[in-house]
Amino acid sequence: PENLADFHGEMGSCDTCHVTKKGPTDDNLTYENAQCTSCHGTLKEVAETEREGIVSPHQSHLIGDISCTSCHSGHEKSVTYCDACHSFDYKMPFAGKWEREFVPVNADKDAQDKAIAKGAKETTDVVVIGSGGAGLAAAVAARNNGARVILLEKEPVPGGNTKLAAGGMNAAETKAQAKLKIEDKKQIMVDDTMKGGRNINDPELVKVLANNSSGSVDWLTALGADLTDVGRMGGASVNRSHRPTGGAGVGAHVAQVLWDAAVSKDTDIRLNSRVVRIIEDASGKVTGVLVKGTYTGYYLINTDAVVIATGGFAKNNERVAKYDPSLKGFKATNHPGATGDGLDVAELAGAATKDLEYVQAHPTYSPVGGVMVTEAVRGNGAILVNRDGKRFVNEITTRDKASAAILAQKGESAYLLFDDSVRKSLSKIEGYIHLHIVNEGKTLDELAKKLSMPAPELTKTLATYNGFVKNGKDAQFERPDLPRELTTAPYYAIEVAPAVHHTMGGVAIDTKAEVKGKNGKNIPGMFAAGEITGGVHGANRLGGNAISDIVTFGRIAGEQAAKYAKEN
Ligand code: FAD
Ligand code: MEZ
Repeated sequence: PENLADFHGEMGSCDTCHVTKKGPTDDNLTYENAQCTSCHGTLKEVAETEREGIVSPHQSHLIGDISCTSCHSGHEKSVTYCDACHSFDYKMPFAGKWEREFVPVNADKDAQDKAIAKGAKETTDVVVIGSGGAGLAAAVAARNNGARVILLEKEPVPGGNTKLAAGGMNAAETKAQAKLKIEDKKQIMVDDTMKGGRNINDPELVKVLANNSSGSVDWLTALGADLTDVGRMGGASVNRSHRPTGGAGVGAHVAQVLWDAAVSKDTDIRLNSRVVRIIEDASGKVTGVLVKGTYTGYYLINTDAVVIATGGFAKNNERVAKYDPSLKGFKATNHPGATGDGLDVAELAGAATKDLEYVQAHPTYSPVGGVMVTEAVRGNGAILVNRDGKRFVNEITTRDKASAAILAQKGESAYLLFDDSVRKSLSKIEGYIHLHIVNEGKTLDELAKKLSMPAPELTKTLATYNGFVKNGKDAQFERPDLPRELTTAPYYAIEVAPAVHHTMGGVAIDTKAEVKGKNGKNIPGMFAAGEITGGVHGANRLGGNAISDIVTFGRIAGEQAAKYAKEN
């Protein structure tokens, strides 16, 4: 047999997998996936049968119930979805190579026009586009405000970039900070954010971000989130980055909590469902969306309001390089769906955009593992050294400066160096060890040898740095926080280089998450939140501010969309 369908065909007929001879009846492939698990078990059950220590796609860090069909296909070659970021040495039966061609949203205009002419299949109050944190928060908020909600996600797995977020969620004047006796003020968060964004941020949006940040932590906590560990991120004056106890990744946790809330509120969630057009009436008011279901094809949904929460475009290097040619050919930290087609949909529907030229590189991406190494590792005490074993930058400066400093080193990469006390302070590090991207030395000499680095220079660098920590002052690079001496063996190093991480620009919104049109007027019924929007982060986003942004503006967008739908 050539593929899975042939293989299963030998055991039965089409009804081994499908409920009708015509094939799938919904884009979640609900029936088909139930057939897979009835014989093979759930993802978790499959993972339990695998050898310990291997890196397996079944031991997923993704959110929701990951469908078998996210990777396994019947009538074409299967692909390991995780290969979009990692490169596993994992043999899947009937597999092909991970490949993804970007198809513009208006590629198929005739078929789209025909589907629109056919009329709507269904009607709802609010359509949310995108199942990342902004979309899920909007869906939950809209459901809380009595709206019928359909949430559409183009990928086979939910959670967007949100599920990958690692270091934390920024918030000021929170209960967790008070408990840890961290003195912070919303105004300081505003000032840090404006300074980090080179003061081109929309100050009104920044005020909304900071003033609602602790409320957003409380809102998530009420839904079941644990955001009690608080650490430092680059460009922040104080520790305000909230994450789960022990330092687990913030994004998978927050996305899972929001996903569970959306599911428990009976949100109609459809995966493999790409929105290709927003429909408006002659007056410019939103009336619907055109969806391309991967399996069911084009169909129209009538809706009063739409929330665009489609994230950024960092994974689309062609688009990134158009705005910032210096990033041409760079790898990206993002999930495969971060291509910016939501931006195309919004622009085609008349949305104004701003700040698209500002694209951020994250300084510490592991080219070997294909993963971003969280800033929290530096926040908890790691330093950066070059191939000569020397420090070269304030490790927790803003990302633009840290990335530029790394690119100026020999080999255009550097090593993130830490000791066992940093490892113990942040459970996220265990994931990097699991992925085999961490070099380990029982002594500094052993580590230096593994890295082909001069051991005496590395020893001197660490001794000097530990002296700075003891004295509370970094006389070399003025690093403002000096969390701990690095003296506890074993020592660890990860090779890191910058990768495209965040797109600051996007659709222009006001403080109620209403989308501004190119004609200067808000587009009735159109709302947007999260990385698809521009203005909150200015020219450079601070670490930890995106999760804060998506929860706060996602909530506002959902509430406002539900209110609008009720009134119209
Ligand atoms: P996303 O979470 O990306 O969700 C958008 C969704 O929309 C995607 O699932 C996408 O597939 C879908 N979509 C796109 N187009 C369409 C369409 N046409 N139709 C249907 N669906 C569509 N920020 C922090 O504050 N703290 C952190 O610790 C942090 N760590 C990060 C680590 C990594 C590795 C990455 C990549 C980012 C990190 N960020 C962090 C940034 C942050 O995660 C993102 O900016 C944020 O999660 C974006 O949320 P969102 O909901 O706007 O978009
Ligand atoms: O905000 C981010 O992008 C972030 C904190 C990433 C990280 O390093 O963890």
